[in-house]
Amino acid sequence: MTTDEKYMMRAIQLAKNGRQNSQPNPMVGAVIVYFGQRTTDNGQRTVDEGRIIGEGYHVRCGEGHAEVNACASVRPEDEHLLRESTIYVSLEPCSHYGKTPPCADLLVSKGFKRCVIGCQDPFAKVQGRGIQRLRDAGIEVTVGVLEEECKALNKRFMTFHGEKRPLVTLKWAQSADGFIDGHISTPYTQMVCHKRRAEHQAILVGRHTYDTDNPSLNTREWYGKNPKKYVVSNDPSFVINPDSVFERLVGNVPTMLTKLYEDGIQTLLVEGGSKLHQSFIDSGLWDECYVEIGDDAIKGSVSAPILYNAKLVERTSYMGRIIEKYIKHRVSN
Ligand code: AOF
Ligand code: ZN
Repeated sequence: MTTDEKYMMRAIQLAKNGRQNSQPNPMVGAVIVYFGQRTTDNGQRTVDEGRIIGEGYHVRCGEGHAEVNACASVRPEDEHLLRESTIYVSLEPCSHYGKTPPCADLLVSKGFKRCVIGCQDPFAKVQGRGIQRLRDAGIEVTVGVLEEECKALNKRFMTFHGEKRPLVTLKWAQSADGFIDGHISTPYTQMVCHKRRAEHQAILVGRHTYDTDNPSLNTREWYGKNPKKYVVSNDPSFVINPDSVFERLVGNVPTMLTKLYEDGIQTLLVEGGSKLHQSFIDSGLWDECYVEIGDDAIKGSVSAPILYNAKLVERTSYMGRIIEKYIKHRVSN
């Protein structure tokens, strides 16, 4: 591992502290490292391994960005070292006035020698302008250190801004013989499901699930916000129960996702039923899928969706009950 990778890894580790509160902003971490120069006994100049003199991450949407927090953490007696220091940021420093002023300007004013960036910010108001501003000011900029890891960290943010749709997660529970119409989850896996709901901005069900299960789709077994609820139906006679807090979606998968994008939804959890899941799988517009496999055969009447172009990445046991995690298999031509 190179020195740059080592400090970028620390930036990623810091960024993850923002998982719960940074949404809909990305998780970002920053590390400030002073590389002192020394003259050895035989007169050679060497550069130190580096000493971390500041760290920060984006804690909460609306508040200071990672770079601001990292700069604020530098001790006054170390301030003069910034001109010999490198700042490692997992995402390109911003160049726009949002809820806070541009981080690129802050880095220029602090006089950093070098800036190492994990990946470019896909947000339309930034998209390389932060990098350009740093370079224009004479800061040495390196982009793309641990790039894949930095992109994966903010998969939802990257998908939302890059593909103009929410990150789509499918989730269902099926019996040992492959049916979904029965009570399958255990109290433990139900809690896991509610935790997953709390991590999503919106949740979507089909008309049939809405009518037959009257689902609450809340997070009562976990803490955190309830996701916004959507139901899809193209039937003109369908009327939403005025007491329910669902919003209706119409159209096919691409049109629904465009509407959700316009609503600012970055993460969508699809909770069924089978037909709705199948339409997402068939359209190829999904990212992650969790399948709980029950212990018993139930000889039900609604078959589980058929998942394909999928790669199994995890099999987790919750007190003996298995939940499989798949991601969409990216076919490269
Ligand atoms: C950074 N460092 O730590 C984060 C960045 O509304 P604002 O002002 O908070 O700006 C949000 C946008 O700033 C967000 O969409 C993304 O492009 C960038 N996030 N940038 O330099 C950070 N969180
Ligand atoms: Zn910023």
